[in-house]
Amino acid sequence: MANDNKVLKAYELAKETYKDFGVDTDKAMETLSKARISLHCWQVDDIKGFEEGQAESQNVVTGNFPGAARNAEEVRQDLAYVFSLTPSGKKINIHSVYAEPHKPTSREKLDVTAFDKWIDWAKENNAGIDYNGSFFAHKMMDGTLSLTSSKKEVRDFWIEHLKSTRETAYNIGKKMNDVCVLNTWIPDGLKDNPADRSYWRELLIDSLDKGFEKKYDKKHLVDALEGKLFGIGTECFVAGSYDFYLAYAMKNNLGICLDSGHYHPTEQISDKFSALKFFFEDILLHVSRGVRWDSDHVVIDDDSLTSIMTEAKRANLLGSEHFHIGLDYFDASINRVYASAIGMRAASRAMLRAILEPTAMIKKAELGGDYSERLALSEEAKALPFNAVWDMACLKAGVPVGKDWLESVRDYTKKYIANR
Ligand code: RNT
Ligand code: ZN
Repeated sequence: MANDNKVLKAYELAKETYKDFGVDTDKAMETLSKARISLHCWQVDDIKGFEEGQAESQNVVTGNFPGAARNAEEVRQDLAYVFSLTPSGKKINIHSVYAEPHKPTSREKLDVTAFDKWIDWAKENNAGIDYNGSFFAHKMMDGTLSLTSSKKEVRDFWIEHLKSTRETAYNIGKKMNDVCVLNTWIPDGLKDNPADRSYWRELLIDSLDKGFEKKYDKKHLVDALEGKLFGIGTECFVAGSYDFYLAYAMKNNLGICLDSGHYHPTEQISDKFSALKFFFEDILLHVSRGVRWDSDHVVIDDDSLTSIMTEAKRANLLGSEHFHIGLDYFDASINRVYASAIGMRAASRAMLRAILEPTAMIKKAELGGDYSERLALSEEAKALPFNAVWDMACLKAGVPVGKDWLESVRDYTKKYIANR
């Protein structure tokens, strides 16, 4: 077990070191405790949710590690446990397929009452709620098409779904006295080269226009649109590409969602914030890890995550109420609770490291035209004792320090997961 005294001692030394760089570590920990990371509920059950009789999903999850959560209680139990390992602020990100309607209700007709249990649970866990319509795993999917289908009845069904998810998200936001971010992602696209890309995109525009017609108070509902480069089964054409949604969202005063796995392999979403922030009121991130492609691997503390958090900090977006950070990945090949906790802790830790960066000093060097100094300082910054502050932040938040969480998660696994 970590020794509290050791943590305190290391923290005091780190505090002095950071002071030399003009950084206040106490303030940094406070910022971390308020900045919220939205934990996606779907890692712990492979995006199955609770709906009866689902069709094949357009989200491909690989792996068959035992112990997936099998029902609402197990999903919420696992998620609450992951929260207990995270020192930053929290939200839970849920999908329509995780609804628990009081009487059987078809997906496009769900309303906020289907989320009563989630709302109570989130309040108990001091977390906010974000929401997503589920445009997949349903008999009304036209293959990989929903809002973009050439069949009017298919489009109408999914337009209904879009409308009701917005109403639901707004009501969740109201009940939570908070903002609920509704992300709309659809898998729509084609496996092979379309003859008329414009035809499909025109259908999508028409569906979106209908779905987003109603305006809501952004105090409780922020809409975001998530584009994608390609998917499995939609390799040659995705109707809702990044350009498409960037333009559509801009024109219609909606937010934009950037998923770190949805771009060309060397294209980094971190380079986009400082451009988009001037034009978009709200930006949502789906922090993921694409290995060679959009593979949705568990988020780890790598260069990509570091630059996401650092660029957000440098653009003064970290902690802003209009910059929303969520996780999005699904790995069924390892213990799913470890997977959720590893990503949540990595994101939280990288965020703290970014908050602690001596940005003011580095920016000063740049503004003074001294690029050598800028580079040298950036390098020094990397070696600052941020982990001592991270341990202290965990201690203060009542979260296991250092590798203590491993003992905890082993116990949790034995007690709650091993017999599933
Ligand atoms: C899929 C998108 C989308 C989903 C979730 C489940 O490519 O990233 O965000 O992962 O909605
Ligand atoms: Zn995503």
